[in-house]
Amino acid sequence: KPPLLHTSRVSITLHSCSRRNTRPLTEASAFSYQKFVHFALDETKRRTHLVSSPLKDNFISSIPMDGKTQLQILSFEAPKIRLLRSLCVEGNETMKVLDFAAFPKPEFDLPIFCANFFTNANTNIVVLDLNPLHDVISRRDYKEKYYKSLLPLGLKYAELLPWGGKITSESLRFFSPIVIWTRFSPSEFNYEVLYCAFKDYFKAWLDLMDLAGEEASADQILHNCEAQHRYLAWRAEKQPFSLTSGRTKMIGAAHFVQNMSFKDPGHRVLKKLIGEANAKDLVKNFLFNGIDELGSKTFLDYFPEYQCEDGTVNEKRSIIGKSFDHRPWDAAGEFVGNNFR
Ligand code: BLA
Repeated sequence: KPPLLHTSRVSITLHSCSRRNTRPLTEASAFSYQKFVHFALDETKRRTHLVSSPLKDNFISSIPMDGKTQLQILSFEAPKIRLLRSLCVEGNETMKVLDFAAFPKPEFDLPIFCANFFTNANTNIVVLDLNPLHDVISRRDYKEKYYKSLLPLGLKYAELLPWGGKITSESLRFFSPIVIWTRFSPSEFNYEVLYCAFKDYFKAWLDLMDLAGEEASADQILHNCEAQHRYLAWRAEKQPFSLTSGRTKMIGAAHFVQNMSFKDPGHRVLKKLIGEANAKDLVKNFLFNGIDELGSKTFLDYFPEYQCEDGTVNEKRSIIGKSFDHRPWDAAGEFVGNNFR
């Protein structure tokens, strides 16, 4: 049994989610990620001076794929935020994607806000986290600094949004002790819980941003730069939207989740919407913007274990394999790995 379930210690106040409504959504189109994005932008504007970033102007912001599906991109910056960006794919009854992230300026060692939601007719795949900029397992000071006070928040959702099962082992180093990694079937209740979690996590990130002080040393700023660059390199190469895989296998919707290699879904979605070259450009220069500016190391410099004999990057998502059947952190935020009790 996973150890992180002592939620009785924390009062669960899910306001609008308090009445359990497991009624399935008959019309998936009734539900939209737009309200998540609106909430985040409104809340950020209340706290800081958010200005639209010219970055997005280099990309087509809304393209109808089949007359219905829309791809919407937004980007902003603020005094402590290098890039706050959102990509939302919606309109089609069966598939929706939200990829929302906030990257701090390198003068701040703030975590990276990460909301990565994928929805189809049968399932929702969710990663919601304040991804640590520095390693929370080896850097105890960093963990204490940002996550100690947030552990109750993680516990609040650990029961409602339970651990989603085995994941790419390499991903764990980019996750915090309060990460929400979950899968659930579409229902009004589940979407409401997810919306509550998103609001709580984003407000928590803004609280950290409010408090963050600028680094004093040039060395520390450089260190933050490299950590963010490594994170961008990982996501741009190994996330669903990355495009090194050339496979275009057609798989029936029912087998979509089980049978697809990790990189296929995003590849197909973006390629279908805007074509391969634009899709590559969007991943590198918009979603994970900073790769060319924050550092000069390559993916293989950071992750040499992915190097093939011929020098190319191994297309496998994981070298170590999938792991962590249960939540690998206990209620006190200690890393327990696969040794859950
Ligand atoms: C699954 N997405 C996942 C998984 C993770 C993430 C951890 C579980 C499977 C695995 O570990 O390989 C997300 N991984 C992340 C994030 C980080 C990370 C956010 O390392 C950040 C550091 N997802 C999308 C888009 C699609 C999508 C655009 O963002 C498709 C259009 C689909 N994600 C998707 C699907 C799965 C998935 C279908 C299940 C596939 C599987 O179980 O292997």
